[in-house]
Amino acid sequence: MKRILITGVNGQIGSELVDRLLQFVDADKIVGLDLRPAMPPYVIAHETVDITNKEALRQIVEKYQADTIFHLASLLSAVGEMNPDQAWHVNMTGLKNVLDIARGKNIQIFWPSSIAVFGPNSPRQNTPQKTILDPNTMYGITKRAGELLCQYYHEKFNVDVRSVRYPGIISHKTEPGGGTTDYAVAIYYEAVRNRVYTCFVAPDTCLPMMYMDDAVRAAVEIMQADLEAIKVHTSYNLTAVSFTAAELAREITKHIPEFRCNYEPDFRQEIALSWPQTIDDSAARADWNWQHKFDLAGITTDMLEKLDKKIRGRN
Ligand code: NAD
Ligand code: AKB
Repeated sequence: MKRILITGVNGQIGSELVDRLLQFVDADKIVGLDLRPAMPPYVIAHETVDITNKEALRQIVEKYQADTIFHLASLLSAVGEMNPDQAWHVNMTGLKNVLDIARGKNIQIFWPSSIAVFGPNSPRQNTPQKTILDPNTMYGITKRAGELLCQYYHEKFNVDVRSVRYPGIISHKTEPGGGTTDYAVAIYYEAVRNRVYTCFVAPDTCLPMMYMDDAVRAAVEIMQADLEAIKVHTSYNLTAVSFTAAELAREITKHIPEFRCNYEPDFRQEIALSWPQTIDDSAARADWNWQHKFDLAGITTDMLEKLDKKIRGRN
């Protein structure tokens, strides 16, 4: 990890991965790429490029001599359902471009898959690493196909690509970009801003979630693990905590007693119901020592403290 390219750097995960990497890599060794221009603070180099443009991407990899790519540029589940052609194009062409450019070049890749690889026929409790994978969203289909593509490039071309199936990620720095789990972030913003939130999934909807600190640490730790330790070359199940929307609202009322959550499920409800409620991530824990640190209480305390500062400017 000497020269790092982060695609989708402006996004929810990319913007925080930069902060994590800056703890042990100099700023001039990291470059961000996104369809959108750089966002402040302008700490690292930035290239405004479409990931589906292979030649432009190749030039950037060569210009910065990247030996590590965190490939995060993607369309997420809800946005993907609204524009399935674009989701296929960005998610599949983007990933294949990254894999093709890494071929024969000793470039290590991190690419996140998602709980969206599971579908209505996958077991929803303690979902195993290996099970039925029949996603019924375009986003999930691109993640499933992407996992197989990563395994193929590893087996046929020896590309060192590593992957985790992230659950919903909760964070306070950059708002999420159009996923089904976005309610688990929006609820905190609205609790701080207005003391009321209208949730787009039903109160008993339960999904696996993870705090951003754990998510970016997982990305770095799987990349730093010995190659021999990595035994899953599709994507590792990964989780921290699972809770219902009502349990999340209840946790917030421990800090903000007047907070109220209403429920008006929309098309994202059906997507949520096709995903697991709890995940078995024992392979990640055994192979590269994955351990989460934040539970729901820890996430809630930190989110409310950080958002209070961000929104209300309180110290
Ligand atoms: P995000 O939507 O917040 O950010 C994606 C970024 O990609 C955006 O900044 C967007 O401008 C950029 N982008 C989109 N199309 C592009 C293109 N054609 N060329 C270049 N850049 C483009 O997403 P995120 O939440 O940061 O997710 C990053 C990765 O993690 C994705 O692969 C996503 O599927 C995966 N993931 C995220 C979550 C989550 O809860 N955030 C959960 C599971 C998996
Ligand atoms: C989404 O909801 O689309 C993402 C994910 C779980 O992949 N947060």
